[in-house]
Amino acid sequence: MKAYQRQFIEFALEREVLKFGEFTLKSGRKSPYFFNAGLFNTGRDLAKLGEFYAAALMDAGIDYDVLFGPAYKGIPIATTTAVALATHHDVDTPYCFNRKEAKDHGEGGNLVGSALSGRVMLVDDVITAGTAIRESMTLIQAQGAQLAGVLVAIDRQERGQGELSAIQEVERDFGCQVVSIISLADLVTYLEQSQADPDQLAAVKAYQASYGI
Ligand code: OMP
Repeated sequence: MKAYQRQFIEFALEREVLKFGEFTLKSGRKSPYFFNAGLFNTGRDLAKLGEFYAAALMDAGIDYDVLFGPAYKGIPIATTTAVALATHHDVDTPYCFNRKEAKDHGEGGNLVGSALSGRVMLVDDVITAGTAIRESMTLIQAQGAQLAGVLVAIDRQERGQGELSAIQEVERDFGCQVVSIISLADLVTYLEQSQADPDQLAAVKAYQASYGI
C-alpha cells in the first residue's frame, strides 16, 4: 500500500466517512462497512480529498482530455480534483458535469463546464454494482465521446452479476481502466496492520469471503 493510500484511509476514518457497523447497500447486501463520501463536507476536507484523487490519477498515468463529474456527488469531486491537479501537479485539465434536470432557458442543455468530448475521465465516489456509471455512459456516448477511465475513492471489489466485480465488468464493457484511491484489499491490509477491533476485521473478511472477487 502506498503512503497516500494509508493516509486516505486515516483521513476517511477520522472524518467518519468510513464506518463500521451494519449497512444495507443499494444492491440490498448487508455490509459491515460503508463509505459515505458526502461526509467530506468542509472546505478543508474537500481540498484534501482533491489531493488524494489527483495523486491516484497521476499514479495511474491514463491519457484523458476532460474530467467529468456526474451529478450530484461527482460534481464537487471532479471540481476539487481539477483544482488539485492544477495546484499540486501543474496540470490544467478541463472539467465538466451534468445537471439531472435539463434546462430550457439560458445556455440550455444538461451539461455545464468544458465540452464533454474526446477521452473522458469519469470521477465519482464509489462503484458497487456500477449502476451510476452505466447511466453516465449513456450521456458520454450521446456526445460522441469515449470513456478513457473511471476514478473513484473506493473499489469495494464485490462480485456483480457473475464472477467479475462491477469494476471488472465496467472495464470489460467499456474498454477502459478503473482506478481507485483504495480498494477493499487495502482496507483489510490496513485493519490487519493497525490496532483495529478484531471483530471489525473478522466481519470485513467474512463479507469479503461471501461477496468479494
Ligand atoms: P452503484 O451505482 O451500484 O455502483 O453504487 C454506488 C452507490 O452506492 C454510491 O453512489 C452510493 O450511493 C452507494 N454506496 C456508497 O456510497 N458507499 C458504500 O460503501 C456502498 C454503497 C452502496 O450502496 O453500494
